[in-house]
Amino acid sequence: MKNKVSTAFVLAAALWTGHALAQNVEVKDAWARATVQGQKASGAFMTLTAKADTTLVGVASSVAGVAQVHEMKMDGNTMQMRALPDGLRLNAGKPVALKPGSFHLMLMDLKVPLQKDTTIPVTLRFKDAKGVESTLDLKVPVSTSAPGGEAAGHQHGMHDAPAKP
Ligand SMILES: [Cu+2]
Repeated sequence: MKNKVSTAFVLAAALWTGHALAQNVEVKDAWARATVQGQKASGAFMTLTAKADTTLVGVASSVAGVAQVHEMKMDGNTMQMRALPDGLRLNAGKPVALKPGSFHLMLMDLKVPLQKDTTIPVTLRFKDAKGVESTLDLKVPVSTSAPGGEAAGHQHGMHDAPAKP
């Protein structure tokens, strides 16, 4: 019994850290925001630390028809978000936080609701300083708030509000 548990743990750890190390980018505190019935978009968040300079150039998930690397910032008095045309630069050794209100992974055209306490597959695509692309597969836990309990509910509307006439 004890053995079985530790094997499972090692496998899980390998999925998270082993894979990430091989890819040169460490992923921490990943989560995706749970959706309510009928909601077609959500965001995924995490902290990325690259061991060598690289750029997050793309994201994909089998649960989303469209996935993009977004940033959110104030434009006058309104919070705007947009896809980063050149991707998100990760400088060696400098953690970059993707979090509500800032950089995030935008999951749109959702094919299934994102249910709390499940995980979704997310693939990150990086391009290094030499232009070589690599991908990193993650299983991102779905939650209603960031790990550690940080309340971020006020951002919710940014992601699920449909374009209103
Ligand atoms: Cu967005």
